[in-house]
Amino acid sequence: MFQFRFNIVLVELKMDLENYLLKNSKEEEISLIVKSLGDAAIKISNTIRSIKPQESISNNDRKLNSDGDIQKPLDIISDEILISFLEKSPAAGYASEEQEGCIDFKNNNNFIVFADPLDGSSNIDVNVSIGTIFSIMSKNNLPLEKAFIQNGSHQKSSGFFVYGPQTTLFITVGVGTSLFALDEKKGKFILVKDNITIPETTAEFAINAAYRRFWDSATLKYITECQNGENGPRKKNFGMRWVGSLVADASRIFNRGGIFLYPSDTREKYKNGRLRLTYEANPIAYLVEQANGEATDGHKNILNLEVNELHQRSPLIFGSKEEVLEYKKSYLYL
Ligand code: AHM
Ligand code: MG
Repeated sequence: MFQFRFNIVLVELKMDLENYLLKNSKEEEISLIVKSLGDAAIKISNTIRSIKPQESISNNDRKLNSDGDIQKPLDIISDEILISFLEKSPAAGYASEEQEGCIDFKNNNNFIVFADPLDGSSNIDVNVSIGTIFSIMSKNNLPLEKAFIQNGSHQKSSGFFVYGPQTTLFITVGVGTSLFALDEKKGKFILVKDNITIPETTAEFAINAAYRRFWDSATLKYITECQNGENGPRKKNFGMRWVGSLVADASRIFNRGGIFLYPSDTREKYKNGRLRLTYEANPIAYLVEQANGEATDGHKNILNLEVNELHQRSPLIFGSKEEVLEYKKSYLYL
């Protein structure tokens, strides 16, 4: 009996992405789009691995290599790889950090895709984990430009790939958040963990503390109280982690809890936060909510924020429920 049950667990855990989608996704078009994104991510992962360090220039300069070929930065290459796979999928349109406007795939299909093709720009050249973030929404019969400014509550699926020690995928199709890892020999994503739950409490925060002098008083109060540890009002000690790649910081939080904060600050460029709402904050927030966590701009749920333009920035604070609540409280008691 024990042997029998053990085998079932193994079979369950070895489920690949295709079978997971077959079981959990209600829309075949979404399954096909996610499959294309998975294939694109395998190609991006291989490209990152095979590129020579001197070729991985992350700014937008295009240089000629010794053969006269144009060398393109990895974030542009990743965008092109996504487009090449998505245009053959049922996606109706595509918008990304690398494109000013949206791309119309000129079909009558229902679903549109947002992406940050290679998140973690400051880490691209230094062999630290980076990734691809995506979000899938229904077009809802809107003209394409309008469809791309619907708020995050319209998402049908979201996820992110991490190109790190392992290539992994966190995904939701609306029935919990799951973690997959790439089996390189098989070229398939295999389920590692289903129904991920972000622990409700944590003693770990993630923020770029170099910007302390730009924070508002609520953020300053919250972080100072964490830093004061046992001696302060929180009466417990905290640790700090900051990778500088949203995907890597999020991956840690989905695995063991924590709170991530990129608030708005007084720098002109980042007065509405630094991260982009449609292809960074929204997809992460959907995954977080599906994993029993919370995602906020400090006042409202990320998924309820109004979108006025595709590349709009937003503060993003997410992770363990109790800690996000504690952060929101710091705005109330000022
Ligand atoms: P990118 O999409 O251009 O890579 O920018 C987003 C990144 C996030 O991955 C990360 O959390 C943040 O920017 C780091 O910003 P900073 O360098 O200000 O700490
Ligand atoms: Mg990014």
